[in-house]
Amino acid sequence: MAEFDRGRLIRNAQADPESPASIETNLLATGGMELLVNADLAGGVLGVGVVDVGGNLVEGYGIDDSMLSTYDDLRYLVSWTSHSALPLAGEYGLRFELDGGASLYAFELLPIVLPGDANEDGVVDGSDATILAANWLASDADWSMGDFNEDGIVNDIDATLMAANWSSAASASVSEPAALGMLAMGGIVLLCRWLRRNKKRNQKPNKKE
Ligand SMILES: [Ca+2]
Ligand SMILES: [Ca+2]
Repeated sequence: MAEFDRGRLIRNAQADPESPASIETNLLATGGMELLVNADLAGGVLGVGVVDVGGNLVEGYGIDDSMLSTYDDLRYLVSWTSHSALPLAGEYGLRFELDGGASLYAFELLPIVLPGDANEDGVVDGSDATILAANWLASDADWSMGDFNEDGIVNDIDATLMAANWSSAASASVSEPAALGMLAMGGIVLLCRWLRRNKKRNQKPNKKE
């Protein structure tokens, strides 16, 4: 029986409460992707493994290595003990194992968004630096404003994250001459220093005579 709910598709659950349910997808392009699942754990367990063409679990992507972290009110982000996402180039299947009353409704592969990619267009470049600069030292900030470590403030921590991914694309192999990349990173550091100085000057309290 299919259940339709907000963002939910078909419910996969254990047919027999005594034994775990196992569901496997067809082969998917997993390079540069992260995995989100729409699931209701209900005190149970959802494990996710990655299998190769032959149906064997890929080392490091075993069901017991998988972990779920809350992504939003409906979804969990899946990671593995030594892998934060599915950067495996090629085609792999996903194996889901449900136990203890957990249900799986849908899964989704999303391109990995690099820290620094404020506008989420897959590349960290000048347009992201402009966004970061425009929101410099903003509080109550989010990713789209340049808060890449999600501590709510846009500052030099975020600028450093941006610099580390400068001009790199999330999935494609875009190469940039190293010298140009270094130049751009130097530019960001200078920009941040300037912004910091400028902000301090503006914030300096007026001394009473
Ligand atoms: Ca971008
Ligand atoms: Ca931050």
